[in-house]
Amino acid sequence: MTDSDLLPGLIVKAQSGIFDVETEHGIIASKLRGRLMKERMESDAAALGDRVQISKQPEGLATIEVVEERVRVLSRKSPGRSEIEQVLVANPDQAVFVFSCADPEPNFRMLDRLLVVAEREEIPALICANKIDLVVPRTAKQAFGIYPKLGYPVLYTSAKTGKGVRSVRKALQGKISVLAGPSGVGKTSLLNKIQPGLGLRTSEISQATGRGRHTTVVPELLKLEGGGYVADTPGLKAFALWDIEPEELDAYFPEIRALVAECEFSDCTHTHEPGCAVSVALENGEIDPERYDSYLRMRSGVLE
Ligand SMILES: Nc1nc2c(ncn2[C@@H]2O[C@H](COP(=O)(O)OP(=O)(O)O)[C@@H](O)[C@H]2O)c(=O)[nH]1
Ligand SMILES: [Mg+2]
Ligand SMILES: [Zn+2]
Repeated sequence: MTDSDLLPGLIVKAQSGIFDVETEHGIIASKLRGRLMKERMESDAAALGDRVQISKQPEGLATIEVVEERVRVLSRKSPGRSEIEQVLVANPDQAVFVFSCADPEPNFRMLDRLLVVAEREEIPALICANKIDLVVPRTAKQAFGIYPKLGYPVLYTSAKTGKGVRSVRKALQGKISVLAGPSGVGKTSLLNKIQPGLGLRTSEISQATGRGRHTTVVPELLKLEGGGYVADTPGLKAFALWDIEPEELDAYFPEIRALVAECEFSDCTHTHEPGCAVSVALENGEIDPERYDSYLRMRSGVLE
């Protein structure tokens, strides 16, 4: 086989060993060359978002011959097999965390946990504050307003009235985005507003099985008309901080990261130590008490 027989593509769907690879000749169902499976035992050998090279076979499925090096991954430990990394999405350009301003009330503890995961994986994060139509906009902007200062842009949207939907569409354009957030915040509605039919699949499946939303959805990269993909990642909402050591956390809170060098003790836990720059910043309002609360909870291993 020569290199010219290889066709480059992107894995847009992965289900029980069969990968849908998007190529210039459309989507081609492929399976992984056995040799590749052995090479990456500690991690998924191929996953959603992987760039691959495939070879078509005379009949049946094509073969994935090469999996390109990953730039970054969004992963978690496989349930029950903690030594194995389960890749949710390879090479995402950004994460979009969707919360609602009301109904349900925004869960900032969960948002902060997701932001920590994004920091750890070095995935730029964007926040979408949906259902802005249900609240006085000023109230929502007070609640979510701390995040842009930390480097996380916030888009205020309503999938109901269409407000802000254009800016979300623009933010997604040309990129591979991972969408995550609690259920009921309007993720499916937003996707459908961005592009009719985009979020449809999710609800169809959950209706068909009669089970809770997202439980049976196959992870998939949904293609955007304007270029780019949105990854549906079931289970991301239940994301656990499986391997973050308490000491590591400092680096994943931008406002704390900026101050640790100024603490008197290099092993400062920012809880009770004298000469703690974080405590000073907390007192004079430079660090948000809610964010500090999230930090303390994560430090002590509370993942609720
Ligand atoms: N008022 C209002 N309701 C919304 C909005 N977006 C979604 N909803 C409603 O919230 C409920 C949950 O929406 P859904 O898209 O299924 O949320 P998901 O679980 O995050 O995918 C549905 O009843 C939607 O009609 C919004 O912007 N404003
Ligand atoms: Mg949904
Ligand atoms: Zn300190």
